[in-house]
Amino acid sequence: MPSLLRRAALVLLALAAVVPAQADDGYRLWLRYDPVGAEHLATYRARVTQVVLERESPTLLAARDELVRGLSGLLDTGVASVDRVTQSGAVVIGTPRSSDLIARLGLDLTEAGEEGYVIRSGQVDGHEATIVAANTDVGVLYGAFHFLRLLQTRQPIDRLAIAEAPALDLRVLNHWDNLDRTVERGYAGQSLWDWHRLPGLVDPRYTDYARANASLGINGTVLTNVNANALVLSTRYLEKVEALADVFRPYGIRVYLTARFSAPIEAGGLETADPLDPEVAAWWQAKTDEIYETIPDFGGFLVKANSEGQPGPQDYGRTHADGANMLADAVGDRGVVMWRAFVYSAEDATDRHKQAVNEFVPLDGTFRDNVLVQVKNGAIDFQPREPFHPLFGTMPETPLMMEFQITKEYLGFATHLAYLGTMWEEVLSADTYADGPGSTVADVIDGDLHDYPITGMAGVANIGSDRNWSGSIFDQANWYAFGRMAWSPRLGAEAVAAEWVAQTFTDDPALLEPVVEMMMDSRQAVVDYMTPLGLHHLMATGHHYGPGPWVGDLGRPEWNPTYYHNADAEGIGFDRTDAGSDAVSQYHEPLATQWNDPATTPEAFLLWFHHLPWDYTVASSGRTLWHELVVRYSRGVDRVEAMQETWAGLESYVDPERFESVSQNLAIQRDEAQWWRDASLAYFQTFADRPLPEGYAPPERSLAYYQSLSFPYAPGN
Ligand code: BDP
Repeated sequence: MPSLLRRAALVLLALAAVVPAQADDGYRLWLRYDPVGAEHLATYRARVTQVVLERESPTLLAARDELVRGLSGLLDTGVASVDRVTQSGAVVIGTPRSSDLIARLGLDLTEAGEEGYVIRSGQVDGHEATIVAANTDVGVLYGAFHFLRLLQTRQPIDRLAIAEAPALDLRVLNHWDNLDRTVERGYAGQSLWDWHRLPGLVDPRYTDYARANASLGINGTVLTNVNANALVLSTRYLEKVEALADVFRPYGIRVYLTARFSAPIEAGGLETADPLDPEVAAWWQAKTDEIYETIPDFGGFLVKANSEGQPGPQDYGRTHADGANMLADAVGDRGVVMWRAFVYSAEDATDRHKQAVNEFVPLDGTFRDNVLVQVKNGAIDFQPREPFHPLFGTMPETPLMMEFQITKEYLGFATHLAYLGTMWEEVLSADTYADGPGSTVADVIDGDLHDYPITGMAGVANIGSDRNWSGSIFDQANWYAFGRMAWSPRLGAEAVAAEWVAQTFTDDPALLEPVVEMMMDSRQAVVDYMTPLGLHHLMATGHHYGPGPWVGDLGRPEWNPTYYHNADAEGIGFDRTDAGSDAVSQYHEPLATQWNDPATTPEAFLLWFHHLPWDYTVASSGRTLWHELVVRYSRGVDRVEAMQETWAGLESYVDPERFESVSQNLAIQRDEAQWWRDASLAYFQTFADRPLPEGYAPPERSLAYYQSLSFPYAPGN
């Protein structure tokens, strides 16, 4: 080698030694497929040499291609794609119908059901093989992703006997995406859907979106905002929707649209949208038929009606059931209607917490079979912490599906590191006592408790045009966790975090353990520095960026943070006991009684249910309420500093680009946590009229300063 070249090579080698890994923009999400380390290579290579697919379909091809791509990357060698077993290490995929090999094996596929799969180690035609079998093509695809996940997380693959099926039928993303590509509560750039250039331009990114979702078992996507625009139902837009549906179909993903209830007027030229008017029903019937002609596997409609100013059946004196059933009849057995329970009326002075139960429980049992009522995890609005929604467990005759918010509208947008798996686990494992102890929210939504004929979970997406999809690397974990928990609501947040870290960064315990710990702690940090002890909805108005507990002059009482914290000279908190709004009575016993009394209310929900004096003694610490608030707010800031420290120690395990972006976000989060603490304490101190306890620094700036801040261009609004 000429000496110049040799020197250049040496320089490159030296560089490779100090730079831990290549720069990485996060585009590949958790489907990175980088080579496994030397310690696994030999054993994996012996078990995997070829992918065997006998008969093709678009979905089976997607499964095969993913396996070839993933395994070739992970094993750092070309893995062949063949149509019969020719050597040891075959990965045989298919259904008994598409594969004679699998048919001959006579596997018991009962457990796999419609969408699940079986993964077995065994012999095929005298060769060592792994069999990925299912009753349906999409089951095979999910099984292929499961197999890849085993290698990505460095699990043994030599004696596999796996059978899995999803616990819920509908596992859907809700995109709050507008047709102009803005995204309501979106912090990851523009909408992925380039409506203007569709259907002519079909971005390859749509396929990667579908792959990522299929890898988690997500099987539906609502493309449009719940604050809906009737234009998407026009023939011209349906052609655009069709183009997306064609991309998603092989990946088992059905498209859904939001239905603006007044569309018959706006798009159909009718004078009314009254659901009991035959002309209105006929308009929806014709429109729905047109949709199914264009998109034969269209999933159905998601509807926000009579909520926050959206039109709905109540505009005509009809009920939610009247509205939902009219649409459900139009859809028929071709799909479903997901009717949202996030309702609170602009005219009703009742505690907003209570309105959904008041409106929906009387309608239990009156909805068509293909209607699901979609309920947010809590009764207010995706707060950093809420008790579970009292509807769960009170509508035995109506399938209730869960609505989680993946995008972090109230938890620091995409800049704050907050892993939501813990929040979702907390809600899903909460006991509703609907049928005695042990009636968890998960038991409600998976149909176990009330025998629902159809089940589901929706997640308000955090996906946009940003190169890293979710606005930050750690927000990818929330998309991941949503999908995994929709498949299996009892997986547990920690296990899911560990899976994600192993695939996204490394399975090296030196990184995996501290990062999982940091993630598990991260959402509580946000609760502490924003809304400790059950406080809620204190975010600044409109965009919800930063603290605004002082806001009290908005048109409707329940738009104001002051409505929720009720701070005065006496104390702070929302009285939802029987002496107050009595929202506690919407929960089953013993919760109604327990939560009616501060002494038996979990501290996490103390000020959610009670208005308590500043000198109230907080049981766990013996401190006064004021003192405890200061401690919690301060602890939140400390926790972010601890996360920064953890992350700073991991530089050598992460590529520079992702390391740096996480570091910078954590620095922003640190400053914003301090801002939240200082602004909140400065404000509440004006009521508590007490000094900060010794050892706690006073707010950095004056209350007037915090109140003067304004952010007209905060994203997502
Ligand atoms: C609130 C959001 C608002 C949504 C609404 C909803 O602030 O943008 O339209 O919920 O879920 O969280 O309908």
